[in-house]
Amino acid sequence: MGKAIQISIHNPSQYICANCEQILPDWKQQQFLWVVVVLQQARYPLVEVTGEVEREKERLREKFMRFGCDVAFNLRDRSYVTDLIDPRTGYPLLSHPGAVPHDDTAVVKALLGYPVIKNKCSVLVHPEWGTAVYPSILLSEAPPEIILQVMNVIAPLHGWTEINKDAV
Ligand code: B12
Repeated sequence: MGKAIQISIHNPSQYICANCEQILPDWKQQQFLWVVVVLQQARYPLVEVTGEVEREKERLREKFMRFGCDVAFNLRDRSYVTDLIDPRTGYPLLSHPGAVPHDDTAVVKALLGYPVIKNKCSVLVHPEWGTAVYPSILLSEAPPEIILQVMNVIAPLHGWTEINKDAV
């Protein structure tokens, strides 16, 4: 429980293409953008507002930030524009925030077709993990095979085994 990770690389959803300037103002020049969906299994369902759920969200946010920043800076060092969305706010970490926060659950719903339940917020339901899923998003103009190559080098440093190629 709370250990599994699922990563997949996608073309951006129509909504993001249509509203890129609103959500990622610094990306308007970019010809291409790949969306990396990083789903971590949580130790408990992320539905209620409890100290336990808040601590678990913080734990998973930190794991994503550590992994995501390593991948992002590696790709940026190769001159590929890359950024990650702060799961706590919906705003990009390494570029200017837009007028609209990036809705991670709406994006995962659009790209993976997983259902979302609406309470005071919109909560993703993973086919195996249910609502014990922590969604997070990395964006890059690097081609998927380069993103995968870099993630395969960095994932083991974060305790995650090799990422299988059918993530693309
Ligand atoms: C802001 C926010 C809140 C706000 C409310 C947001 C709301 N009204 O929906 C508050 C603080 C109330 C909240 C509460 C909770 N939240 Co909340 N929240 C977020 C946050 C940071 C942003 C969501 C957002 O901006 N939604 C946009 C909504 C508000 O706008 P909208 O007008 O309805 O729709 C527009 C957007 O969708 C926009 N859009 C933007 N990008 C895209 C992309 C696509 C493809 C599309 C179609 C549309 C779109 O277009 C629409 C029209 O303009 C997300 C993380 C993230 N980065 O997404 C976490 C997040 C959704 N919350 C989460 C959780 C767990 C909760 C709680 C259920 C529990 C908790 N302990 O936090 C509680 C609710 C408890 C309860 N009892 O009800 C988790 C869900 C985990 C999961 N399994 O999916 C997330 C993913 C954070 C995380 N990573 O853990 N949350």
